[in-house]
Amino acid sequence: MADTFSLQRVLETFRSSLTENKEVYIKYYIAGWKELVSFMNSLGNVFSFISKDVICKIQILENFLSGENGSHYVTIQSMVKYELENELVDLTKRGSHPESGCRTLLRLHRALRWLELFLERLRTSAEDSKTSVMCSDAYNESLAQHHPWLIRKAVGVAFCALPGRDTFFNVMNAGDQVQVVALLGESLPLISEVYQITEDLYAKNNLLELP
Ligand code: 1PZ
Repeated sequence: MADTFSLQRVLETFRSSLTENKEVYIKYYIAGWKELVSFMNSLGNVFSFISKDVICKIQILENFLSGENGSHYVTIQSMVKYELENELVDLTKRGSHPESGCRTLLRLHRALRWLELFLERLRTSAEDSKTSVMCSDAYNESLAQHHPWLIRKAVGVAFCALPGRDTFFNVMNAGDQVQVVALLGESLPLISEVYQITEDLYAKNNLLELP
């Protein structure tokens, strides 16, 4: 992973994450998140409490992937099947499997919905739109519903420190604003597809509320 973020690479990793049968490779899903963490880091230290949590979750999944049962963690589909069949998931309250792959990935999955909503707002925003408003509207519509009051407050403070729309476009490293908007238009359907496949899989297995 290079240090400088590029929106193009996020697009490529999410594209690589889909298998021919529309399963999702965990390796590339994680790689996409690593790119997003590097993006967040380039926006400033206020976001470090958020990136720390994401890094921690990426690490849990990487450990499964490189561990002795790694072959079961190749796709999200194989992970769900394996963990459920072997009773490796705390289904209703936290117990002996507080850090299952399923519950860990669910946190990133919910955040992916935030990303989708935020990027869609950014893509269609006017020049004078405020990133903090776009971020918090997207947040209230998605992740906030899963966060307790204290985190919602901390996130609200972080949003106030967000740079303006021009900086956002520059940090994406994908050319001028017209080019960034075009690339966002290309990326969003992919991100939505990955999101929807995961959402359907989790819904089918009753995993959307894992503690
Ligand atoms: C570019 C601006 C970044 C705005 C990010 C908006 C989302 C805010 C999310 C705040 C997370 C706060 C810290 C940790 C929360 C954890 O408690 C939860 C639940 O995990 P658990 O406690 O159950 O183990 N973690 C999450 O919900 C995952 C949050 C991921 C946030 C990803 C942000 C994506 C940034 C992409 C940048 C373009």
